[in-house]
Amino acid sequence: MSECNGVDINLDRLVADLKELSKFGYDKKTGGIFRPAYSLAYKESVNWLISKMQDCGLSTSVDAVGNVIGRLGPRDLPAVICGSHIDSVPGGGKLDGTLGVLAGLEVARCILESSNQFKFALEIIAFVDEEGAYISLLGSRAMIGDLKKFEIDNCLGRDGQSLKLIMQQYGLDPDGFINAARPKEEIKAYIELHIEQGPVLENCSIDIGVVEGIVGLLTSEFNFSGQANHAGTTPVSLRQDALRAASETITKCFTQLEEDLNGDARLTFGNLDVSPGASNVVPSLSRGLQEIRAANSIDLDRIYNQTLEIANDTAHTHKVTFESKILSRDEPAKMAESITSIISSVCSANGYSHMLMKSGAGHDAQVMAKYFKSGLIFIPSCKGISHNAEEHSSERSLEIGTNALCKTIFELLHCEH
Ligand code: HGY
Ligand code: MN
Ligand code: MN
Repeated sequence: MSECNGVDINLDRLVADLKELSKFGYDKKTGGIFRPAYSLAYKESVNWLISKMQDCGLSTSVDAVGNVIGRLGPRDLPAVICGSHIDSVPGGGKLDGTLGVLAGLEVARCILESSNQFKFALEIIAFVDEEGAYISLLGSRAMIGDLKKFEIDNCLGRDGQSLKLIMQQYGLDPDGFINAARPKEEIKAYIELHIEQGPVLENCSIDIGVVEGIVGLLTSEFNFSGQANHAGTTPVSLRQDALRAASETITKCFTQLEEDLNGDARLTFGNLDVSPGASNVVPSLSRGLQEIRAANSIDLDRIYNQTLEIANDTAHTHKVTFESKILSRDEPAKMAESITSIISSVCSANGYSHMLMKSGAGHDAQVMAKYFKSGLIFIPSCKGISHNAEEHSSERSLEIGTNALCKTIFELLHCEH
């Protein structure tokens, strides 16, 4: 391993940054953070981040889709990218994504304060819309050139707003998204620090998770359409009850897929809208969102197809129609062995207990891994809680994780592989 002159991160600076950033999008209703991509709160957080980066001496830019890039090092050198996101889910916590970006910023400060010379540039990137308020992992997908025009043109967000319009209001030209794609030779490697968002590390009392692979994720929208009718006069056997079909489908999916769901796969029905929505009217429409996660693409397709079969059978039983539309699909990814081995060596050299693990959450690292050697470092999440205002990691974990990131980045900036 190369020398990094015993550089250690400054926990106080990191904690202060996390606290400041958490003010943008504070949501009184949940006590958490609501900072969806392209919102006003998001713009404020981006402006704050840019001035933070500039204060540290990074040169900054915002690309064609709104990814924020802070760079250290000459323009002509390939970069090691340290990234994550500062958008949040509704009622999200203070660490999901923001830790990776602000820890990266702290590492950049450490580099500027050290006397090391490096072979590569370093970029700290806050990728836009990781959480998919519009398109899951939009920013990283645009950067690797995998985003398609029709996806932007046809996209309506969770709030029903058109992505094109929202991008225009944010000051971006939606047709210019192609300009966010980077030439492959500009990027040497990708590294991300994130909270685990699950209970494994805490339960095993392990400091660091060295992620080997990230699950794939398929989200879809479904519609059951029946017929509204009088709730008092329509015999149950004659109804075309869209809610009954949806709820039976949901229950059957969990029962029939139990074996998969007790393994690595996950199934979630995260939203259900019922129309017309009155207690005395048989529901004519139920529209919902479904998400499937699995460690490989074959399981992702198989489980999705099985849910379709269950839904079609149930729709038939209740004389309603069923339709499903895939909204997004993020492929499972493997992290580069060369980087997981650097992270493991850094942990061993510094006395951090560590274990190899999979990520059940999606991350920009899974997109970057398609073309670049990528690595992902986890720290424990208290009680495994995330996507929740209660999301928390101890200061000790924040410090160990950011030091592990720092030493891994120093290594990546030195080494040729
Ligand atoms: O949903 C996810 O897995 C991630 O938090 N975006
Ligand atoms: Mn998240
Ligand atoms: Mn995240």
